[in-house]
Amino acid sequence: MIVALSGGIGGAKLALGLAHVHDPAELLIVANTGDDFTHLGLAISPDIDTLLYTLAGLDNPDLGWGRRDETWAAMETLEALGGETWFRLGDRDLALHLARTEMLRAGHTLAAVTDRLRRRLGVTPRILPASDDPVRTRLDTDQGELDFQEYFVHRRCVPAVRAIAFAGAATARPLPAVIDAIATAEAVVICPSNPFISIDPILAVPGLRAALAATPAPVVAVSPLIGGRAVKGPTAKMMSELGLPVTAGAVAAHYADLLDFFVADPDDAAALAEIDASVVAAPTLMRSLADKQALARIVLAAAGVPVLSRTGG
Ligand code: FO1
Repeated sequence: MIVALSGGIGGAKLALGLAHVHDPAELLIVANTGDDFTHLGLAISPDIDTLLYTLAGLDNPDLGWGRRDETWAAMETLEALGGETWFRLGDRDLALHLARTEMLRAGHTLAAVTDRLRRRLGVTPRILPASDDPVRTRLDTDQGELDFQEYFVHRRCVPAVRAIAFAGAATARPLPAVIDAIATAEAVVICPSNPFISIDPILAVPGLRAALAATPAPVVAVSPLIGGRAVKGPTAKMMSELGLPVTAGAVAAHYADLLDFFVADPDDAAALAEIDASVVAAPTLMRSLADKQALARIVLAAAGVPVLSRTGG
């Protein structure tokens, strides 16, 4: 079993690459839930949904989130009715949120709901939250304390971040299936997601960091920065606001001693000062499916995991 920790768009891209070069039935993706919130009465789990849509081939290539072939009649009508439309919910995407909200209301766990949705969407890799309990990223900024989506979408990441907290993490119970998968994995991959808002909410769940430290499986992280810049999103801006050097080395140091391997772009790899992990220089920008597969092969090769010679279906 390969276990991948993923949040956001970069994580979903590498997850797709992994699903094509390794048996997708032997891939378990631990999804960030720190971005989750209740909006318009609906239970929204953006990073789970980005994984579901990406692995189902339904992702919206232009937006990076939500579904392709989307229509926006509900949003247009809600606007006319004076409802909140800053968080864009397409008509088809709304159906997923309705289904999830109803299943959660009926008492099903987030893990069970996510598993049912991924099966209905024909997604083979398993997708699980680190915990069924709520973990919510909150950012202390120069515009006050903000919930994640208020910061990320409503205020477009403009506020300067002073500190990041994960409400609920301290009492969140880790999913036994996740802890077991990490303990028995052939390899654990930390995807090129924002370490602070996509990976840390996962590591903040009690037991997760310890499981990564204890597993005999190689832990391979992929840098989300290329040449000191984030491919997408506020990673670089956030790092400078947090007083960190905006370098791949700072990302590697953030994961501290959890890593066995750190995959970074050649230029960044060359500049990496001494870090505990073994550095693997490789192109980390993923545009095409071939890019995603190539990076996935490099990640698994670093971990010593055999990959499919032909690319998966
Ligand atoms: N991101 C935006 O920048 N604007 C949006 O209106 C928006 C809507 C949205 C709806 C559903 C969903 O699953 C994700 C959505 N996102 C939107 C992206 C979301 O904020 C991010 O995917 C994560 O929370 C950060 O990776």
